Amino acid sequence: MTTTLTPPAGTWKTNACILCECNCGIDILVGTDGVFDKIRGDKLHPTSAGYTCNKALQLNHYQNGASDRITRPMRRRADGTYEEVDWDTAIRDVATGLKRVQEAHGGASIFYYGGGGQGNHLGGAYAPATMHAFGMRYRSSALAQEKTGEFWVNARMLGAPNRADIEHCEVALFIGKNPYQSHGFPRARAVLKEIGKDPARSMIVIDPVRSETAELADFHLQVRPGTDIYVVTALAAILVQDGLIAFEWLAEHAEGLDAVSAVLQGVDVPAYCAISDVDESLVRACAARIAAASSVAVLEDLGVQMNRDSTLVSYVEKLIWLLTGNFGKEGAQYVFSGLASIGRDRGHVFGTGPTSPVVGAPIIGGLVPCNVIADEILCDHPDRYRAMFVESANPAHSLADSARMREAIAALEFVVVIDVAMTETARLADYILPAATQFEKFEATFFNFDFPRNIFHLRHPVVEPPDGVLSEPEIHARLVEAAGELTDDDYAPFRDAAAQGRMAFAQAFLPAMADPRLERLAPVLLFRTLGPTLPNGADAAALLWPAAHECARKNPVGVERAGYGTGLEAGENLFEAIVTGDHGVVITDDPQDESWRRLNGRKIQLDVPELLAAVAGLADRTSDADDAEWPFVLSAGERRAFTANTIMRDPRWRKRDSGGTLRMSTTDAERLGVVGGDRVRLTTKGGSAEVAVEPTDRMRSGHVSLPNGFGLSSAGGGTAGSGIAPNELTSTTDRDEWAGTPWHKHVAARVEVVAERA
Ligand SMILES: Nc1nc2c(c(=O)[nH]1)N[C@H]1C(S)=C(S)[C@@H](COP(=O)(O)OP(=O)(O)OC[C@H]3O[C@@H](n4cnc5c(=O)[nH]c(N)nc54)[C@H](O)[C@@H]3O)O[C@H]1N2
Ligand SMILES: Nc1nc2c(c(=O)[nH]1)N[C@H]1C(S)=C(S)[C@@H](COP(=O)(O)OP(=O)(O)OC[C@H]3O[C@@H](n4cnc5c(=O)[nH]c(N)nc54)[C@H](O)[C@@H]3O)O[C@H]1N2
Ligand code: SF4
Ligand SMILES: [Mo]
Repeated sequence: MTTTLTPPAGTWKTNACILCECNCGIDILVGTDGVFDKIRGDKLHPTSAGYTCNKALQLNHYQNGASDRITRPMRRRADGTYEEVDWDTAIRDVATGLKRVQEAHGGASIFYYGGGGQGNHLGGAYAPATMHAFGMRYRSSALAQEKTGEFWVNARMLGAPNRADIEHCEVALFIGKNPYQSHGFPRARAVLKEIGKDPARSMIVIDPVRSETAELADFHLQVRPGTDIYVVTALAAILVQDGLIAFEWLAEHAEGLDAVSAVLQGVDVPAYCAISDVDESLVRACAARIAAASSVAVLEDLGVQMNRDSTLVSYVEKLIWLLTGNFGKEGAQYVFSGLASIGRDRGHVFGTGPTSPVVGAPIIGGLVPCNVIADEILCDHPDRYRAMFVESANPAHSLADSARMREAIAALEFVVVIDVAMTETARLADYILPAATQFEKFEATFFNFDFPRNIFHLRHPVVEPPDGVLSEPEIHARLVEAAGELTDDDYAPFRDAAAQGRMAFAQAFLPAMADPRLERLAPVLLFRTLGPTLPNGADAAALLWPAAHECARKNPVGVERAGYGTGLEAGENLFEAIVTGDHGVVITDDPQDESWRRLNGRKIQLDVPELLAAVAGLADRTSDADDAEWPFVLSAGERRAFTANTIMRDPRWRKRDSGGTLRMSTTDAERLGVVGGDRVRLTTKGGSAEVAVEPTDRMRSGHVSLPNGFGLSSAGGGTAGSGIAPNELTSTTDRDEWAGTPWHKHVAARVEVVAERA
C-alpha cells in the first residue's frame, strides 16, 4: 500500500469524521507518534462547512485508543487461541479455505457480510471481485436491519430512492428519528435550531420519548411505543377526509388515488388516535399544518424502521408527503445523484422477488434480511451457508440475538473477518485480517445523498499505517490473485494502456468489460492497473474512475452545472477533481426539477396493493392485550451523545453516561422505588442483565431504553463494566412481515429491583 508519511508533529491534516453517515469534514492536528492532538470542523468541506458535533473531537480514541487493535494476520489454533502469521501465509490459507468450501458445497454457501461502517465504503466496493473469485452469491449488511423495508416501498412507489430536504423545508416531520443526537443530514443540530426559532416554519416529531429533537418541535406526538402505524394512518386519513390533498398535482403526476382514498376515507381517526394514545386535536393540527405548508420534508428512521409494522409505516409515511404534493421541489423529497447506487431495489410484487436459499426470505436491494442469517446457517438444509466473509462489520454484536448469532458463526466451516480490532465477531473467526484504519489509507463514503448539490469526499491518509496491516483493496486484490482469477498476463495490456494516459486506458478497458469474467473482476483489475498511475498514491481510488464516468452519464445536467463540462470529458474532469481534492467536491449541482427526470417518465404509484390491503386490514386487528409478564417495552439501542455503533471500542471516549443507563419514566421509577444510579434487573425473552437506571420525565410510563454500541469486549475478552450489549436481549423472530427487519425498538421486557438501597 502506498501512503503519505506521517506528517511532522504539529501539522493540520484534512479528513472526515467516521462516526455517523454525515461524515463531516474535519481538520486534525497530528502530534507526535500520530496522536490526534486537536480536531476541528473543516470550513472548506462543501456540506458540513466547519460543523461537527461533540463526537468528532474524540476520534483519537478510534485511531489510538483501542488496546485491541490488530496489526498482524491472526490464525486460530485448534485450542481456540490465535497465532500471528505473515501475510503470504494468511492469503494462501484464506484462499484455500474458501476454495475448499466452494468445491465442497458451491460458492453460494459462502456468505458475505458488511462492506463498510459509517465512513468507509471504498474497501467494500472491491469485495465484489472477491465474491466472484470464490463464487459467493448472497450478502447482507446493517442496511438489511434498518432500511430495506423503506427501499422496497420507494421502489414500488417511485422506482427510485429518495431523501428529504430538511434544510429548506417549511415543515419538517420526524418519525422515530432523533436528528439532534443521530444526525442523518448535514449540520443537523444547527438546522433543527433554525427551524425551531423560525415562526414561519414548524417541526413535528412522532416519538414516544421527548427527545432532544422533540424538545425543539412545535408539535410532539408522544405516541405509544410500536403503534405508529395508527397515528400515521390517522394523519393520512385526515388529509383525505378533509380534502387537504393536492388534487391537481396528483392528477398530473400520480396513479392510484382512488384506491388509496377509498381506504383512507374509511379510517376511524378518533379510534386510531386512541390506539396510539395521541390527542386527536393535535393530530388534526399537524395534518392542517402539513397541508398548508409550501414544502414538507419527512424523515423516518429506526424508531419506526426497527419496530412493528415498519414497512407499512414507511408506505403510509410516503403517502403523507405524496398526497400533499411534496416531491420534486425545494424543501420536499428528492431523488439524489451519487457515485454508487445505494438503496435501489427492483420493487417486486411481494413474494415474487429473489429470496434467501433456506428460509426463502425476501432479498431487498440485494441484501438477505439480517434476522434470518442465523436460520440460514443453523439447519441441515443442503443450501445452508457454510462459511462467512465479514468485512468492517460486527454481526456478533449488531444482529438480533447475539447468543444465537455466535452459535451460528461457530457452526460454520470457515470464517474470515477483516477489521482493525479484535471485535466480538473477530473472536469467532478462523482468520482475522488486519486493516489499516480509516485515517491510515484512502477512504470514502457513498452515504452522500444531498441535493441540489451532492458531494463526494475522497479522504487522504493522515498518518502512516503500522507495519503488518493492509488496506482492503490490497487484501481483495491478493485474494483474487491467490484464487488464480487474475494474473500479470491479465494485467499487462491494461498496464501498458494506463501508462499512455487515461484515454488510452479507456480504449482498452471499456471493450474488455464485454467479457463477463473481467467485468466481475473489474475492481481489482482497475486497482492493479490504473491504480498505480493515480496521483499521491491514491490507487484505491481506481474504482472511482468508472463510477465518475457513470455519474456524468446518468446526471449530465447536474455534472455540467457543477463545472465539469459535457460528454466523456465531464466524467474525466469529475474523476480528476475527486482524486486531487482533499476537502470533498461538489459532484452534481442539480436544477430543482431534476428529481422528476430521475423518475424516467414513470408516474408515482400511490396504490401498492399488498400494502394498501394491509392498511385497510388495520380496522380488523384485535388490539394486543396487556401482558402482565412483560409490562415494559424496551427500545434496545438508542443513539445518545456518546454512542457510535461499535466504531469506538475504547470506553474512555465517553465524557458522560459511561456505563450506559437504562432510561425510564420518573413515574415508573417511583413505582419501583428506584432512583438514578440504582441497579435493576432487565429481562426479556432473549436474556437478562443488570443495569443502572436513569429516571427521566422525557419517557412515557411503560417504556425503557438502552443505548447502542455498549457491552464491547476489552483486549482480554471480557465485557465487565462496559455496559449492556443490546442484542443479548433481542430475538430474531421479532421481525417485520414484509422486509424481515428487526423490532429492536420494541422488545417485551420486565424490570425488577435487585437490591435495597443503602
Ligand atoms: N450519536 C450517534 N449517532 C448516530 C449513531 C450512533 O451510534 N450514535 N448511529 C448512526 C446510525 S447507524 C443510524 S442508523 C442512525 C439512527 O438514528 P435514529 O433512528 O435517530 O436513532 P435511534 O436513537 O435509534 O432512534 C430514534 C428515535 O426512535 C424513537 N423510538 C423508539 N421507539 C419508538 C416508537 O415506537 N415509535 C417512534 N415513532 N419512535 C420510537 C426513540 O425514542 C429515538 O428518539 O443514527 C446514526 N447516528
Ligand atoms: N439492538 C440493536 N442493534 C442494532 C441497532 C440498534 O439500534 N439496536 N442498530 C443497527 C444499525 S442501524 C447498524 S448501522 C448496525 C451497525 O453494526 P455493524 O454494521 O455491524 O458495524 P459497526 O458497529 O458500525 O462497526 C463497524 C466495524 O468496522 C470496524 N472498522 C472500523 N474501521 C475500519 C476499517 O477501516 N476497516 C475495517 N475492515 N474495519 C473497520 C470496527 O472495528 C467495527 O468492528 O448496528 C445495528 N444493530
Ligand atoms: S458524528 Fe456525525 S454529525 Fe457528529 S461530527 Fe461525526 S459525522 Fe458529523
Ligand atoms: Mo444504521
